[in-house]
Amino acid sequence: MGYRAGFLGLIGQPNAGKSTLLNYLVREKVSIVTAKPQTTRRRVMGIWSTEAGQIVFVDAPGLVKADKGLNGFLSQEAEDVIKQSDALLAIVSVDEKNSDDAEKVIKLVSASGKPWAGIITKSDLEEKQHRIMILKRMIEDHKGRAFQVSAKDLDSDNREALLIEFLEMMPLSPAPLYDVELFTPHRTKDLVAEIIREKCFEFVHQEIPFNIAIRIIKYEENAVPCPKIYAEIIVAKENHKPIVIGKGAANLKQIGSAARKDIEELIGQKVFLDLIVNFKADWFNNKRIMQELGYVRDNEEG
Ligand SMILES: Nc1nc2c(ncn2[C@@H]2O[C@H](COP(=O)(O)OP(=O)(O)OP(=O)(O)O)[C@@H](O)[C@H]2O)c(=O)[nH]1
Ligand SMILES: [Mg+2]
Repeated sequence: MGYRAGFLGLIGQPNAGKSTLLNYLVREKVSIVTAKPQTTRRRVMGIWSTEAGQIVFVDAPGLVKADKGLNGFLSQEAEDVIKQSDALLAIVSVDEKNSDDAEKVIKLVSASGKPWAGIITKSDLEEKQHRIMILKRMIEDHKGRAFQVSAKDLDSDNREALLIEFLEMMPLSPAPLYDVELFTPHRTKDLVAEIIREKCFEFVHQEIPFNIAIRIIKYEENAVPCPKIYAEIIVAKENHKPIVIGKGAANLKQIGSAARKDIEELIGQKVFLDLIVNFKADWFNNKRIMQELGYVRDNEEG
């Protein structure tokens, strides 16, 4: 058997469990996860390497219909992942409210003409067991192979069996695509910004986190006695600022301490984290800010 390597795109509705699946497969927290739909904004890559090959999983934002602003970017990102991947996984969750939504994903992925499989997520949800068969049939009706997973299942045999199946879907390749020691190609700075954004979802409620962006202002990697990170939480409405900060800055402190804990786990050492909150009116309509935040596609830059 020859060496295989390629990009495997994760496509699904918002909240289907794509990012959770990515983290589960590569056994690292690469992509942020929250209970709210539309968490992932940019494609996030996680790498699994073995002697037989390498899979670069590409977690995409959930499918949304929009052509402008931040949602326009999300929808193009997902489209790009479909186009640029070597093979695709249609991610459908047993707790999807509308079964048409699952079918849309399966149709979209199977129409790509690329090797694909259907993944039924959240299979641990007791009250949704009947959905597994329905989704399995839907996938098989479109000539795909169906697999079920639960991120709560820590049995590494199941995980490895899935990885071996997925590797078979990758093209033959003379060499790995990335250094086999890496679990993600993303810069630490970008992962840190995402961790802070995840904590904003956790500690700030209603629609506010959807309009939050994070910018790393300064990352002093070699500071003594520990790295120093200065980050900005950007809100889009003036009245969101006091909400994010909270009374006596209590909320901001919670965000900061939860984020610091995860960042320390990521880089394996203590860090100093300084957070400030700034208001930038409807930043998602500002081309320059969108570009700085990386919410612009490569071919649109400049
Ligand atoms: N019970 C259970 N919950 C899960 C499982 N996988 C994901 N979830 C939960 O589903 C929610 C959404 O998970 P995400 O991984 O953020 O979903 P996503 O598809 O990446 O969502 P977007 O980035 O918004 O498109 C979170 O609350 C997860 O904890 C699973 O296997 N079992
Ligand atoms: Mg996600």
